[in-house]
Amino acid sequence: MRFESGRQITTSQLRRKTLIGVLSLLVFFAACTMSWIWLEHQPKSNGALKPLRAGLDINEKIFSGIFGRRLAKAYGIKDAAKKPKANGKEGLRNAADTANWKLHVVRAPGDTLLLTIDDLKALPKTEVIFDFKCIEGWSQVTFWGGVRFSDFIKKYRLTAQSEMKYSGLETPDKAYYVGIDMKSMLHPQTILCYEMNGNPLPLNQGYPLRLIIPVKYGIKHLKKIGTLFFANERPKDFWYEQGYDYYSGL
Ligand SMILES: Nc1nc2c(c(=O)[nH]1)N[C@H]1C(S)=C(S)[C@@H](COP(=O)(O)O)O[C@H]1N2
Ligand SMILES: [Mo]
Repeated sequence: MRFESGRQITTSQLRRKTLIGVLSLLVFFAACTMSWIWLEHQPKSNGALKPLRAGLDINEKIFSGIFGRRLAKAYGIKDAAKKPKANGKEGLRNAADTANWKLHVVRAPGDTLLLTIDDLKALPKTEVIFDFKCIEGWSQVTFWGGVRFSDFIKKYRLTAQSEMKYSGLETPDKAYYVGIDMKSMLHPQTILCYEMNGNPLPLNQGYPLRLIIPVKYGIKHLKKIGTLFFANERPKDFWYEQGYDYYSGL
């Protein structure tokens, strides 16, 4: 047999090379299969297999560093959906807690501030138009209004609390809950939102108050905020418990 280089190899050399090639492939497939079996037998950590959960946690470290301060792509009001689709009803069913709604801000254990929607409307309004992305794969450009979380922190003198690592949010009935890193909460486009398309929020979109946080996937935009608190440990999180990424950044 002759190659372009002019070097010759014999039939027995060729056989040996073929055999090595086939054996390497077999070893490779065996390794893949064994890794897969190993992975399947790993314990779970918050709904995800432990090694995969470790991967998600490393992603969080990298992405929070690189993308933490970026602004979401800008859109105009005319780009926004007139009737945005509503998705996810956990924690929205109880009508009584809508009628008696107050925002509970836990400043410290046993020290809770109660606010009405008018208290929040008295603060400067910030409008956000962005491409809202659900982890299920759909997205829509939507238009929201409310008070920037960082403005709210300053006005209510919660600076010390905002130096903690996380904020936790819960619906009044505690059926839906999220935990969010403070850096994302203090992002200039994160708002405590009381308006959609210039009108009060519809009931199924979190009336009277929801979170809009464009640096995160939809799962973190908690509708109908009942309680807001601060913590140095990760607050519990509804979808994290089902195996999703805690950070869920975009
Ligand atoms: N209280 C509450 N908030 C929620 C949910 C939910 O089930 N309950 N679902 C989340 C998910 S998965 C998405 S994609 C968005 C959808 O927001 P929208 O209904 O305004 O489209 O709300 C988020 N906030
Ligand atoms: Mo979602």
